[in-house]
Amino acid sequence: MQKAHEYINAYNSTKPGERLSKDKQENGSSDTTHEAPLEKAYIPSDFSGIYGKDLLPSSGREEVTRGFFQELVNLLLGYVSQSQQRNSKVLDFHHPHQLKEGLEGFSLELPDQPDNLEQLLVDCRDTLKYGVKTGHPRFFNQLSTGLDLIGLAGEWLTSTANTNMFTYEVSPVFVLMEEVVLKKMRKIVGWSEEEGDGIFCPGGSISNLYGILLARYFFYPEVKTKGMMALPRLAMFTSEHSHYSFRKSAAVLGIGSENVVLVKCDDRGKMIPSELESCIIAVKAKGCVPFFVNATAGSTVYGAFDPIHALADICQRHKLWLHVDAAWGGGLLMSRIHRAKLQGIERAWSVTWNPHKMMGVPLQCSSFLVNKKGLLQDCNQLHAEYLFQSDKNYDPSYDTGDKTIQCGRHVDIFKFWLMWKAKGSEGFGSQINKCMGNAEYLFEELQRRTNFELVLRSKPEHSNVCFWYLPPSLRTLPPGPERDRRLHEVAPKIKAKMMEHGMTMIGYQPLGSKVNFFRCVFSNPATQPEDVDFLLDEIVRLGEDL
Ligand code: ABU
Repeated sequence: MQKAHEYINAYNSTKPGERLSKDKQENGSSDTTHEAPLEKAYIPSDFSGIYGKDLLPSSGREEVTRGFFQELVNLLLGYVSQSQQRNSKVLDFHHPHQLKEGLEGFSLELPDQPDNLEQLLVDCRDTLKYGVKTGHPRFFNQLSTGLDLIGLAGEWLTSTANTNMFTYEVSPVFVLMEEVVLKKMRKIVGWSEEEGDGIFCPGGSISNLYGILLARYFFYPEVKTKGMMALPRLAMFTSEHSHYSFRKSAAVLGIGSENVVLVKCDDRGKMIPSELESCIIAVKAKGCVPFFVNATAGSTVYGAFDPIHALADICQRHKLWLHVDAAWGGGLLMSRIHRAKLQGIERAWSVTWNPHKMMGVPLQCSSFLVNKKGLLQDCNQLHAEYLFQSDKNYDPSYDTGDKTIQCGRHVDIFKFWLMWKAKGSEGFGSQINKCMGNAEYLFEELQRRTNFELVLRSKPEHSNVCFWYLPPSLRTLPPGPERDRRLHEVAPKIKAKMMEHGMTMIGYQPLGSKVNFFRCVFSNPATQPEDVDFLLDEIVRLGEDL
């Protein structure tokens, strides 16, 4: 068997791209127009006689292991650099049946006998190839975008450490990092640093669920042992533009999605405070017991901010728990220019804030913050004795696992902590200001260009910009149901062509009475105004024959 240095020599002397070009011919891939070749960065060597069992911990396999990882790192770095090249595709779209059937050299099916490392490297490459480059500056499809390299380094370290957040004994450094970061986030929200608590969760929906769970426990601690039978019929309130996770959580928690009152919003998507108060009064009159209000700070589609102070006044009057879902808007707290949009958040009892969205931390990284110390623990703890022994050789309050509804918990903190070290709070602020600048640029371009219509006429509050494109056949149609019917079909048709072509990606949706429109969001600091121009030009190009 060859030694690692022989692989490396082989890898240096092998003609770059040999194996991959061959694969490409065999694949019959049509993807040759724009793609900057991965193989330039990824110079293959031959791992076809080597298997996973030949790596560490098999003895004397340090060099082989290093050689394999070197190959993998080259491949990943090739992907990273390709993700930043504007002439490379954002995606190489295949339908599910095509991927399931398998493409030459790439099969999702699992073998009985081990595949060699050469095949595994090709599998790694192809997994990235047929995926979506969410770090590409022209990917506008999701709230979480970008490819932060310090974050990526952090994620690699996290996987290398392969530990669990539930106890200090297995995650001493990560548990303390989480404490430091959560304390800092609470301070930024405007709470006292010492008071309160928090936890990193698997996504914003779960963070919102924690808000409802704690609110219910705060008012009705007996729910933990007696269940919903012991409680009156509860009601909770959130805006009609808020995230669907509130209804989902109500279903999961046995409150019932019908007991979530969706409060009316104004035409910018902000909850109307007087409507909230009317809903609370109406629900009480029906014999239900209101207990929880969510204020959205950065709604998913419009990026709207509810008026938190006005909602907090109402909650105070009716003695209700105020949660702020700042999953998307929380990042703006890092910007001196934009943090005023969350005024009043300091009056919330709990907050959801997802650093994996506007702050660009690699997925996933979602926090739940609460301003009451001890409540998370009281609500969730069950003292599993095999894990949370009270007679440990350290302060067991650092065993954060019993505060959660999970047992095992992924380490989401390290990449975030490392990015904060690398950027400082100021760096996050500048990054966010840049994304907001791109949104303003798009807003201005949409006003300037003909054949685009803004969904909201006012300047965007967050980085969401929503708009319609009017293709030639619709331009002369008078407003009315026929025009609406045809306009509804435009965004899906353009998006379908866009995905086939693969050079950019944007989302669309209907909302209330509004037919399908595009939603562009900016959270990737690599995006420049030229990418915004590209997106609009591409929509015009793909829509010109509609
Ligand atoms: N609420 C989860 C993120 C949704 C989005 O990226 O559009």
